[in-house]
Amino acid sequence: MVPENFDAIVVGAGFAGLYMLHRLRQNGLRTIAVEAGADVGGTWYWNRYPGARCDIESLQYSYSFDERLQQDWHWSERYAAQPEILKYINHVADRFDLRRDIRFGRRVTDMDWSTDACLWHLRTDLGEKLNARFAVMATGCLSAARTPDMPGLEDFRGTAYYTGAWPHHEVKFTGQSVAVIGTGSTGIQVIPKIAHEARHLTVFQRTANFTLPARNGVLDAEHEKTWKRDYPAMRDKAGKSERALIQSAPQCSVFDVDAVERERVFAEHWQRGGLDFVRSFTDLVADEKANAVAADFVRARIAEIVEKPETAEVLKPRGIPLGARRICLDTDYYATYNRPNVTLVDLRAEPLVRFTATGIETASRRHELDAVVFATGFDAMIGALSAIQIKGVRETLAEKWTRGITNYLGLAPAGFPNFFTVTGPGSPGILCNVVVAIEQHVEWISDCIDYLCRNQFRAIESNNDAEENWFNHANEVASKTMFMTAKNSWHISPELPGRPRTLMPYAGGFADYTKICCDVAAANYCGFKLI
Ligand code: N01
Repeated sequence: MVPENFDAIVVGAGFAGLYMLHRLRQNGLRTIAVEAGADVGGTWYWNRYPGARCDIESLQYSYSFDERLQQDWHWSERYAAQPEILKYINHVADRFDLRRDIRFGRRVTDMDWSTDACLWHLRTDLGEKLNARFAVMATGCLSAARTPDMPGLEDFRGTAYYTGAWPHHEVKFTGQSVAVIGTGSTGIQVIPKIAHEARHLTVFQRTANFTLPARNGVLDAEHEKTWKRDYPAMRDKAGKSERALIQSAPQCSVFDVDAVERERVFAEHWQRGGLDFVRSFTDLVADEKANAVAADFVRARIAEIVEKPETAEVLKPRGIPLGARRICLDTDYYATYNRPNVTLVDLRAEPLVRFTATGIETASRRHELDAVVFATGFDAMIGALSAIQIKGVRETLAEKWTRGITNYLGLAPAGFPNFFTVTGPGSPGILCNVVVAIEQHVEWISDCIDYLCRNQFRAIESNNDAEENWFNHANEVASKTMFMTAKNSWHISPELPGRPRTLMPYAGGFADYTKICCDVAAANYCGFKLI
């Protein structure tokens, strides 16, 4: 096939890829996006399992770059469900006429940098050859699904479903005996839905997670009006916050009040629903003892809701602070275990031995099953990038990252000129309201490319020293947070020989991160070689 030439290629057409394409086109660059799915949406295209819903409020989990768009769009619920988010993303693609520059239904398999030509050469699984001066990876942090290698799975004659690649046709579990494996954010959303439909549901839990009530509902019209009256100011405030999110402001330490008042404040936040619970007091995230008080409150609610004490015990998270792993939001999760058709299996006490033709065998019994739903998470942050053979100046990105997952500002790995990652490792994106983080990354990248073009630079590449300093700074910041206390969390890098495990996202807060990125740009891209 004859290679096609572009100024820039964006890989992915989810929230990040669409806005990147829009910005680069606005700057006059001949740009295309390449997308594996048959349509736009990324995460929200693939994750169409029952109960899929965002846990950031709709009015904040949306683009801010176009005032008319944010005024025109109406969200129906406090937390939008997957179909509504996908509809919104489709609306954006149409409104800004993006589809004409998106190649759907093909994956970039490999790409390599030619220093002489100053070009990225990309190939897709359809055999296309695409050349571009700039490559932007908008491949998502949670897009490479992890499917555990379970003994005997190939023998299972029932149906296996994967939440991250849910069928496009309607799936009916009526009359079936179904298993869900995994109790992270995804499992916690899908479990109550399947419980309502299946004859029997067995949940296989390895680690109990903290989940808080979402209290979803119809979006309050007054609330929407208040937001829309001053949307730009609200967005500005969110952009200057730690999580790119407007949240309630706690007033005092948990130890400043007596037990009665403490209980009242916790109960009020629990009743209001959402992630603001961790902001009931100033010190829940920073202080271990304060955190333990909040965790006790949640465990007490589990004991209150779940009727069988032995089931409640298994569901109570232990040995990990509240918030060290991503907190989940749910609708009726704990109450689901009061249903007569739901069984909880504690895999720590009763390990899974193998799949058989008709179900799952654990150390103590057999579970006969018609279907299994894997909600087993993702090869987070690096999985989608490592799946592509990306060869920079000397080596592939996967080879580079065997020595540590380094990426200057979370945007540009050294040894990979004119190559950018949106919400890549080293960026705070996934610890924040990710849509706001995506907008910041996209704008920084497009401004950088514009700067290069206006000043007749051919290429930009981050320096090894700057990248190493960013990595060390990120590790130092992470060591002061509770994230590293979670031994097993998708935020933490995989085991690498001779390297300590590190927190992959940047935990220094969105506002500070944004300021650092602005300072780097203002100093003519310090930490980068401009060629
Ligand atoms: O994935 P996870 P997720 N045998 O990695 C278990 C975002 N998100 O898809 O904890 C048995 O959290 C694993 O057990 P353990 C959000 O950022 C957002 O649920 O490793 N079990 C765990 O229980 C979220 O954090 C939204 O011991 C196995 C589960 O599978 C992120 O996506 C909705 C196993 C995986 O949990 C990821 O969430 C959904 C095995 N071999 C997702 N392997 C919203 O906006 C894994 N597990 C609401």
